[in-house]
Amino acid sequence: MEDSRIALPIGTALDRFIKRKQDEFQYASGELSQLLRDIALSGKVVNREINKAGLINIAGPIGTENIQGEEQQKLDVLANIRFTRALTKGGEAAALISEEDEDVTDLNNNGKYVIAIDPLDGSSNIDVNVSIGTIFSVYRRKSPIGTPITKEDVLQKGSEQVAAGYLLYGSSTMLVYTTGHGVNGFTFEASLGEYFLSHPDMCIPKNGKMYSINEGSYNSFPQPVKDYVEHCKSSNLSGRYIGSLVADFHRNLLKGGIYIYPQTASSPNGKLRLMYECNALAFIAEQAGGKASTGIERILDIEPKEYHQRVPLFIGSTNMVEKAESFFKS
Ligand code: P6P
Repeated sequence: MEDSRIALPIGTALDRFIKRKQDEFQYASGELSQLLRDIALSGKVVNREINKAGLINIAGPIGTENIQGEEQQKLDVLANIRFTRALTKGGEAAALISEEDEDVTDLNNNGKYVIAIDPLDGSSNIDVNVSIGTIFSVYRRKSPIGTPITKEDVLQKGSEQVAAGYLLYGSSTMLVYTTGHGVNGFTFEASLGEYFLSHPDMCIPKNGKMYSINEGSYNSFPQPVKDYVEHCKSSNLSGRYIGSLVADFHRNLLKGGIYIYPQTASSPNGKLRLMYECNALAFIAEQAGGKASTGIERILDIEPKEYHQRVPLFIGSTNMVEKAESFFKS
């Protein structure tokens, strides 16, 4: 097994990168490769469908709602099918929880891993051609291989993740992931059908000049959040809120910044889901030197109680998250 501490050059193909790094993955070799290959492949297919959405009428709502009571877009459903199918064929995943499905989807009792996924976050932006994303977490099952998946296999703390990442379908399509040894970003080259290392060893600046929050809900923010927003304004920070979590998070990861989705009147526990949005991005943020909390509690320490549990999210540059947290303490 080759030395995983070798810094691989920009332009390294994803498959080669995973193979060269796989001895950093604490379990048997080859498993992570297959899981990430399955997810990367699905990302290629979803990317293709997003790029032609306007032409073949697969954008827009389909007239149904997901478990969250949110209107499902055609591509939400397509993406969910693609990821489920790829993970089923790959054979490494025992089960899957998804924003689009109320219950756990059993895939393969002999699989060693459980996947939590938001197949297409920010999908309401599809019709207006704004970047959207896929967010995923990988956990190792706790129950014996070959037995049915249990609730304990699925409801694991974020600190138990063995891998996490996101796909960003933007001006370019990127895959950003971590296995607990730093964060690396890959850019998809459609003409070659392959992802190539473009952002090795990603580190989030300790400070940034942008804050992302929907100030339309300002009046219903808890007072500490209002105080932090006023602090941002008096510090001459710029407000940047795309309305697409992965896009806002990715910009803040590269340039520094903070994204906040707090408790609001319409979302008393926050809007974002712990299991397939917050945990994955919190793992990435911390691996990149940043921070993620509810304003009070570290995201990765939260004991999940249900599959679609919502939590407030403060995530990004460490100094900015800590400044926001300080308003909760005072
Ligand atoms: P609001 C998209 O629905 C999403 O989950 C995130 O991608 C985004 O940041 C947020 O919700 C936008 O929510 O309430 O500000 O429109």
